[in-house]
Amino acid sequence: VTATATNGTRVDYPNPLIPGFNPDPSVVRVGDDFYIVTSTFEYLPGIPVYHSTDFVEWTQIGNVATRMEQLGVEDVTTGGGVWAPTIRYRDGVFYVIVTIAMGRGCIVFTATDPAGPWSDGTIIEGIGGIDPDLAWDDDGTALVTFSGLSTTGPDAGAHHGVQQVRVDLDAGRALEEPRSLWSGTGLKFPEAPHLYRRGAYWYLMIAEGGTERGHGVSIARGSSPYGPFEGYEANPFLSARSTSRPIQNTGHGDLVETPDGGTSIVLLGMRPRGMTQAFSALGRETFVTRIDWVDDWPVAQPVELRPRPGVTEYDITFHDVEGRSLDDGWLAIRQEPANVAKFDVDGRLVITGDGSTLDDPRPKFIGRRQLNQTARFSTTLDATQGSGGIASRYDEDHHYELEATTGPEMTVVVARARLASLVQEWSVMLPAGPVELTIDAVPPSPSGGFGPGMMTSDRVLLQATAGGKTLTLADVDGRYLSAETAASFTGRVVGLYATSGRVAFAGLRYRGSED
Ligand code: 6LW
Repeated sequence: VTATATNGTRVDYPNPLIPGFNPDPSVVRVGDDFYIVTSTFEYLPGIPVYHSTDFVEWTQIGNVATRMEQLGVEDVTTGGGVWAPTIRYRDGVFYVIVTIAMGRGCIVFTATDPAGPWSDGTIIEGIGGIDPDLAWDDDGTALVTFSGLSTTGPDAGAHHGVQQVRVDLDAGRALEEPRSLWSGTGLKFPEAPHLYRRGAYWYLMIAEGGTERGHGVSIARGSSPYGPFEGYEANPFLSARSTSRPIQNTGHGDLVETPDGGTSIVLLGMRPRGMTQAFSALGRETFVTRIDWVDDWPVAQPVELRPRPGVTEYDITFHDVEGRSLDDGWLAIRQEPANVAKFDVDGRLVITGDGSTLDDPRPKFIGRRQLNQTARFSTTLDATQGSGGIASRYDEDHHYELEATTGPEMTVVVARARLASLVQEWSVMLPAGPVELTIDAVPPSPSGGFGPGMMTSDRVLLQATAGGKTLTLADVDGRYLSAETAASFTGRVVGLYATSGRVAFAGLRYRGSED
């Protein structure tokens, strides 16, 4: 993949554009800089900010919400919390508007540097719904356009279509009752609205069909941001529904003028593996595809798979981490990573267990997004003063882990698979001393014919190494840690945890690739 656009040639950017758990992307261009933000639900820090200048290489430069007070997600339900941020820029200020679903509601954060710090956030009263967009009309009045889905109260689940209000951003209140706008072609869940001005038209673009296989993008236009809007006859003009394309669930997009001089849409999609029933280990990722304008209507190219070639690798040795602080890529659940893990005097990362386990809403766990379909995570730990290990997690009900406890004579390693109310454990005794634990997600076994091996996303190998010997404790079906099975909006997050005592980790190694 190359970013060089010659003579107006459109560039095919990599796909996934931002791999791993990165749904609901929103993008803004400021000069030659591009910024994308995505949803984080019950995880903290919230709302990663990715930056690029060529639209090919993306680097996480920070997170919008690094402090619990900004979000208040400590008690949010699984899959609730931070839904669908929109990022915009005006007069030197970056704005991120977002819903804390089943929580604080609609909030606007501001920053002059998108790397942060971001403001504490202003709650906008009078917006009952999700997926807020922020735009300004020709007079400079702020408009919030949102999806009128109730997530709390007696009418939870009721949908009132796409709505809009004029708002006073500083005062944090709507200036009128929500007005109903064009709401798509009648597919379920009209959501993710974004409002744009292009040429003579104002465009209202939305997602509809739900975030699963029926997902799509529709658009309408008019001469005013207040409507009325006329729907495009090709709606939904982008969808992978009922196709066998490798990238499914495509929808929830945001438009941007790319460095090649054209328009693109960044959007969420999934990469399910398996025939007929297929499962997406990584959850909803960020993709991109090009848009051509024909008669001032958008024509979208199918979202094609164009993974970056080669291997993605990193080796975090905590001892060598600059400033002894965790980087922006670490996530914790309903708490800040700094509450979970601390550096000791020897530069190891220590997690102190409090009796909670990965089944609990606030486990002592910190992790990172799994970035590739084939991915191996490993850590070396000292479990002489506690019990802990490595885990691959979707939510409280869906996780695979390896947990070590070292006594004077030996180390006991337990591999565990938790799938809804079912738990299975495998254990082994190894020589006492440091132990290396590995979670290795490998492609599904090729099976001759139409067998169960063709119906899954991957195999997850749970392995322990001590005294120079590696044992595979369990070889488990990856489909149970997928977006389809966990019914979660998130994706696989893999990391370190402790259940009791002090567990000291030397590092985290990752090696991933696309098969
Ligand atoms: C997002 C909404 C959606 O706010 O999922 O199914 C929500 N639809 O657009 C969370 O990503």
